[in-house]
Amino acid sequence: MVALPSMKARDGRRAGQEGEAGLVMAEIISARVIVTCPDRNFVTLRIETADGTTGIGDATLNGRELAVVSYLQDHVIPCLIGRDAHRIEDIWQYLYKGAYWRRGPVTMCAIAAVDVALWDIKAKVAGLPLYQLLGGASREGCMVYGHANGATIEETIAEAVRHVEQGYKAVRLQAGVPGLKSTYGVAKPGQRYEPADGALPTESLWSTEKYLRSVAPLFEKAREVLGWDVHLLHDVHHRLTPIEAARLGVELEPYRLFWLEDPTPAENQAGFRLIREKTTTPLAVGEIFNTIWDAKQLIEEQLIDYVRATIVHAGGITHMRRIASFADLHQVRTGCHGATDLSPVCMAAALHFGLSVPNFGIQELMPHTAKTDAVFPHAYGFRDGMMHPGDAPGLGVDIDEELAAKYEYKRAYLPVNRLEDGTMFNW
Ligand code: KDG
Ligand code: MG
Repeated sequence: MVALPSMKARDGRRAGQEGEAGLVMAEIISARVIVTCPDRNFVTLRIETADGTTGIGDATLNGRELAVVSYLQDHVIPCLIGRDAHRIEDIWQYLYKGAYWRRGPVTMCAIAAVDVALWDIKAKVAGLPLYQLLGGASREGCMVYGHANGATIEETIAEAVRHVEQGYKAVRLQAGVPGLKSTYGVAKPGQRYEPADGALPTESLWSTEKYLRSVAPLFEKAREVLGWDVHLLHDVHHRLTPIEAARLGVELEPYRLFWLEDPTPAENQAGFRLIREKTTTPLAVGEIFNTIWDAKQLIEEQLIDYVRATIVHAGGITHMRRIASFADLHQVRTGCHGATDLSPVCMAAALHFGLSVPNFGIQELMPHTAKTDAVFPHAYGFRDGMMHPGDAPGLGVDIDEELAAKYEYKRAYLPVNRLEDGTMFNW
């Protein structure tokens, strides 16, 4: 009869020794948080086990970074020391249920960082790229969409053409709105788009009517110039009411979008019923979701087509797999958030996840700067409109701590939005 491993390690502590059945345990001996700002802020957790294996996880919450740092340092790390790094599910449940205060962006970011670091360790110990532990590759690569933006329709389409020439199969289009000084998704002249642009929130003005008049002409022109072989996407960034979103969805139907993103704020999931009844334009929602509960009704009632939650904000690989499995039952596919505030560690994790789940849809790609890429050396790469996580053991991404130490944290907030009469609005 096969001997069972020692029950001494049942609470996850006192691990680190060989179990009686020969199962190797990996005692967590240290965990530390690294904050760096190579052109923008990133928070990374590194966990180390007794045999010197280390794993990393992204813990970046744009504009609220230090809250997660404190949550990890003051409340999570002390609970991790001595636990068996291989018990990923148990540690996830321990941190989620054990806090008593469940969910929320800060908590779920911290849990995600631990979870991803533990998967990184497990895959390194196995000597395999993480996606192999998640069931192996379900496809050759993950189709990504790039961002084309400009002050005018012409500038945006020129950018889209540039993306298509680089091999992108899918492009998101955002153009300036005539009559508004600035809007979401459009870079300032001569700069890359980076929304966290002030040490205190910058303020912009918003007009739904001006915006609504500007979107259909952008996509009409885009189809004229780009044709029909490229997927086109658009992000409303939570700025419409359900009935306004329905109107936009109907107006965009002739241009066959891949998706219309965040058409209305999603706290009230039932609000999507109205949009869904009126339009066949596919909908994507969820970049600010933290758990499966934020998307339950949207998925169950098939009110959306793509769920955009991603690894760092929604509890790591462990919880994202749960969301994807639930979504798969309802023909909802994944479309992970991938803006620059999701670090290369999150991108690597998202690619292992995307390569393996059956219902992958698309992955957002907003390339990081050269400085960020140097701090986070990685095995993932882009070719022919697809990304692949690479075949290095683990996540295939690291953090160069010496280089990271050169870039000190700089407070940077996302902007706020007001209506033209001064009323606070959604950004
Ligand atoms: O931190 C906020 C950004 O990541 C978000 O505004 C980007 O909406 C976004 C997107 O679709 O990439
Ligand atoms: Mg978005």
